[in-house]
Amino acid sequence: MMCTRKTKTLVSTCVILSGMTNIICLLYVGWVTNYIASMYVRGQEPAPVKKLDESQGDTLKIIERLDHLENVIKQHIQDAPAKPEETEAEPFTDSSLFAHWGQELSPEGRRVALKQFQYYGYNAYLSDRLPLDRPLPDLRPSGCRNLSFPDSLPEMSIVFIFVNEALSVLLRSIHSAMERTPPHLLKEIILVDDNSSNEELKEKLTEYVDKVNGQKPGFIKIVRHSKQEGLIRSRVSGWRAATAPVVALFDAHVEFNVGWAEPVLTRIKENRKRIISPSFDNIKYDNFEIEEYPLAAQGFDWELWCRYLNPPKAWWKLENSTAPIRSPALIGCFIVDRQYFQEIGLLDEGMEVYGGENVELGIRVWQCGGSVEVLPCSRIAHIERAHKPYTEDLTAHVRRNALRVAEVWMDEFKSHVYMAWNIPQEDSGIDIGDITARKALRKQLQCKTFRWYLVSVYPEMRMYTDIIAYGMLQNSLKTDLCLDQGPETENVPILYICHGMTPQNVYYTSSQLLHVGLLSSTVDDDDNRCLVDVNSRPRLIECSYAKAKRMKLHWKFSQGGPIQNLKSKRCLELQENNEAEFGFQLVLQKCSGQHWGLTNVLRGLAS
Ligand SMILES: *[C@@H]1O[C@H](CO)[C@@H](O)[C@H](O)[C@H]1NC(C)=O
Ligand SMILES: *[C@@H]1O[C@H](CO)[C@@H](O)[C@H](O)[C@H]1NC(C)=O
Ligand SMILES: *[C@@H]1O[C@H](CO)[C@@H](O)[C@H](O)[C@H]1NC(C)=O
Ligand SMILES: [Mn+2]
Repeated sequence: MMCTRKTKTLVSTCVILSGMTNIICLLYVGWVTNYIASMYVRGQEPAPVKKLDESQGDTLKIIERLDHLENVIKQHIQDAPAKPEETEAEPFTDSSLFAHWGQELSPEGRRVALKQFQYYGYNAYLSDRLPLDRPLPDLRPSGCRNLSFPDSLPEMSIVFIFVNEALSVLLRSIHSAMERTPPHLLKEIILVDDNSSNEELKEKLTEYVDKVNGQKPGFIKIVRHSKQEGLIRSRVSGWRAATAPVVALFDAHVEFNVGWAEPVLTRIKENRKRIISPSFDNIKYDNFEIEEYPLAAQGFDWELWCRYLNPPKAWWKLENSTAPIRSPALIGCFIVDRQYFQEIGLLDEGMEVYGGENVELGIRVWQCGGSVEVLPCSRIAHIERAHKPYTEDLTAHVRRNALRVAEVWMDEFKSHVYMAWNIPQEDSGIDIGDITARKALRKQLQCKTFRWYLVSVYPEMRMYTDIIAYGMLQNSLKTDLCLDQGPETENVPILYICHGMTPQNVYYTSSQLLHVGLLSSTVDDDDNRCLVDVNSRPRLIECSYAKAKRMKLHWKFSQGGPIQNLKSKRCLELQENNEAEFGFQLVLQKCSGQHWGLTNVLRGLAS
């Protein structure tokens, strides 16, 4: 699971998405670097900087700068997943692993620790040296200790899914589950090995399981996949093997806190159509310290990456920090009535590898008559890895899975997902597989509309029904340059080589606004920025501020036509300028008849 609290800017996106990029973004806060950093974050190739005309002096300088920065950054992402056998690297003292840990290690110790870190995405070297039964700080709100629960609660199967998890991390997960779940409530533990290649997960794991089962026959079951199925189908395999009336589906790098199970089972016993998530704390990937996270609901942005959300107003009004937090979706680990999970259609097994299934489940449960909640009194600590072992190109899988969700569940709002990923809604060229069975499921369960869901369950999500065109904004005079939000800390839009990443997202609305840059997904985010004519200069200003101040933020635009400010009548145009980085600069001037185009038209944009 990989979840962000708030996506403020491109920089903070890098910081949150993964530990390794954290360094990059903080060290090199410049707009050029942001692009490269963000590309690594998104698992894509660096911008095609070589496409430039190398005869231009300024351009060459930029290429040099980019090449240099790219090298610097590449060094810093040596933490990226590496195959275990190919790491003969020298001890890498500026790896993020050593930022808060390991200063006193010998060079040899460092080398071993780093190698393991590169492989697992967390400090397996340290994990191997920590006790399996280490205590956790009790981070529950104080009222939780006073709650009482029914004597008779349903039994539970706990499923752990993993691929190439460090054995000690997996064993600590199992241990803490057995230690901190009342024995009469834990029927069995199911381990789903999604075709790990890691040797220690074979014999050594089997030995451990045999030892436990010697005391408690059949208590731990292992399901091994003979080919890699990804996280989504792994969860479903675990569910298939489970026999208790309630099933808990977890990653295998967690530690359970005291009293986590009783509140969950109580809520499910009261109503089997509730899907429950515990509250998450973080196990830091470098020093394995527990970091307390604030209480949060679980949602998602329009790319369908999961997001922690502020609990809803109604929850705060209760002034009861032990009360369940109603949640629009799940970040991935959850507990569910075994039978009910089947009735509502398990997970979408047509999804590949990683991502989106948690959002799909949340939307489906709500739209089809169930509910989702997070319990403050049930706490689990979970390792947020510095990087994922599943695949190097996670993003492509998340995007594909997200489009499945959009097509099956989101009705007219599916456009929002396409816009957020900045891909055309028709003929996107992305094969999302067969969705007829999921559509049939929706019909069979007689589920409500996505509009109902947005209004009733996820009012924090912003709607963009007024956007009529989106993509890169290009001028016919120089089509390899695109409008770009420019340096993060400034409000001056620029021209830059087209790469189609977030800083070049442009959205045109039916109310004649031009949004530039990241489109905010929820009300917790910062506002969007709008193109504004400020004293005849193009500027990016927060839309709500510009509106309140009655600034010149409305633009007439038709596909292939000029972009003209309604008030000032000036046009957004390119002007040749040898001083400018790419030979042109962006100006507002008397319209000379230049033409602009936006990549994707949704509807109603004249051309
Ligand atoms: C918990 O219960 C004890 C005794 O029953 C009481 O004194 C205390 O105030 C309660 N604490 C909370 C947080 O409700
Ligand atoms: C993993 O998959 C390969 C084939 O892709 C298979 O030969 C191997 O036995 C599998 N490993 C396990 C542990 O199931
Ligand atoms: C607070 O919430 C808990 C859990 O739902 C409930 O048992 C308790 O009665 C609530 N306390 C108050 C004062 O409403
Ligand atoms: Mn995880």
